[in-house]
Amino acid sequence: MSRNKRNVYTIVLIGDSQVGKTCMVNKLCYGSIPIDYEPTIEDLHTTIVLTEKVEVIDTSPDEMAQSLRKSSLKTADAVMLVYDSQNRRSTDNLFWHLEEFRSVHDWKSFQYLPAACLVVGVAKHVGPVDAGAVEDGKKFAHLWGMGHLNVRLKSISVRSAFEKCVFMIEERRDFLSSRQVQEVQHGKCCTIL
Ligand SMILES: Nc1nc2c(ncn2[C@@H]2O[C@H](COP(=O)(O)OP(=O)(O)O)[C@@H](O)[C@H]2O)c(=O)[nH]1
Ligand SMILES: [Mg+2]
Repeated sequence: MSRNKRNVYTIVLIGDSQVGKTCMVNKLCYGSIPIDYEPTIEDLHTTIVLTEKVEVIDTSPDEMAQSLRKSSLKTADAVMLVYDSQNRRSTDNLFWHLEEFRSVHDWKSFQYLPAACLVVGVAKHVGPVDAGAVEDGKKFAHLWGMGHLNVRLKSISVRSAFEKCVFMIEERRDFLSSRQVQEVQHGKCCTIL
């Protein structure tokens, strides 16, 4: 895979409240998790992932934050759809979150995904995950051609989700640029004929 550099990659986290978005972002950027839960409005953090400079945008699912969220989704290179892998009900709204993301773009088909998309199941507490929740999360990701990953909030696996996003951004970029080359070649061929 060629690593075509760009100045900064933008990763936007969306999902229900209290699924662990802010904890993930804090763990990645500052190495620790906030002691108390505080609802997010919208926060932007800058950090390095796999030698790449990354802007991480932590959103709120609240109605009041909708315009902020939508404008962030427009600029996203990658979107993380986050659910709680220990609470099956947290997968109920994945489609709603995806629909909102789709609504800010002219998304014609899977091949034209407007950004790299990763569904992330977060285990916030020690103990087993809910197998049903993980199954739902995986099925949802598969249905929409997205990646899926499980992480544990209090482990280094959180970073791996962001690393996977960076890989996916670069893969998608490679795919789009090779398709563009093919289209140009095809166009030339048609002109000659
Ligand atoms: N702040 C905080 N929340 C924790 C911790 N461990 C588990 N949680 C749970 O994680 C949830 C809050 O996560 P947060 O990342 O703020 O959710 P967000 O709304 O998706 O951003 C709450 O349900 C907490 O009970 C911890 O060490 N700190
Ligand atoms: Mg939050």
